[in-house]
Amino acid sequence: MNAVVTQAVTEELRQWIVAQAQAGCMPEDVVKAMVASGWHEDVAVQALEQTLREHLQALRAGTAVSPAFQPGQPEAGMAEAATAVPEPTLQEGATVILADGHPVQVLMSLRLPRVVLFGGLLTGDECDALIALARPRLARSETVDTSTGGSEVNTARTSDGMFFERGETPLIDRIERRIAALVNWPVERGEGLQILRYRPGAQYEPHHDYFDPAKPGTPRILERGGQRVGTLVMYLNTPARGGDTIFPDAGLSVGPMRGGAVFFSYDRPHAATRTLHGGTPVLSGEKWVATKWLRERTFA
Ligand code: PD2
Ligand code: ZN
Repeated sequence: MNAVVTQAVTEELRQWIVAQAQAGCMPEDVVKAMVASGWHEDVAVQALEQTLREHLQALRAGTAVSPAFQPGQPEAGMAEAATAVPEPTLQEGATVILADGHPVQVLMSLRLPRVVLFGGLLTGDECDALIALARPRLARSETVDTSTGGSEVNTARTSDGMFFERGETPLIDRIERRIAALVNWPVERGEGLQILRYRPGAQYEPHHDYFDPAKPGTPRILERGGQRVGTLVMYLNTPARGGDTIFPDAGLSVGPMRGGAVFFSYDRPHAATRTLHGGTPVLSGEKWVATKWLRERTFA
């Protein structure tokens, strides 16, 4: 007997489908992402075909609205389900972005998941200074517990960590301004920098950085600045072996290199953003990272 499928195709989903098509995603990949998010395959295929057919008709009639984020107008599209996200200004053919006067190399970029790899974001001296400031304050890492809204020691992350206050020292303030310029996102929408140290064997199991809307503690967390919409993981040293940052949905593995960073954004708190990511075990030496999480609104 055939099951009766009653999944409603929302305007939000239609906009997301159009955005994927505009980003050059293959239709089968869009369907795959929808199925992974819980859509019935038949519904996904039908929604894709109908949405793109209607969008093409609207384009011909000159009435189509682009859901794409407009850099420089971070509030654009806020009424739509896909929220504005931080995004570096990648000028065509340019391999360097001048961020608050500091040249940052763009080494790789990917559309879905949105991932950009940077080189030389931090100088060697800045990396060493962050490690020296953080080392005496390290504690076994805690993560925000979305079942309660509090924090707990997380066995999925076997590193030690600490948080700086935003703008805590002139060095941190300078780095935060550089990040804000790099990804076009105000300093005030960033959480304080988190420093993590992984010892041999330590890892960070794959997870999403956004807060799961289905968890009871999430509304309380969102009161302070809304959802996370982007992450920048900066590598403060080059581990002797291991400690890659991986994106399993993209088959992507980023090797940690001192001063480099991996940026990724997610326009909704959903696995369809394909931003599942983790840190593989450190095999020898230590791994130190600084993470900047970016929120929808001012994080006060
Ligand atoms: O240290 C990493 O590679 C890593 C991996 C996954 C860091 C984070 N997540 C994070 O800080 O969110
Ligand atoms: Zn993470």
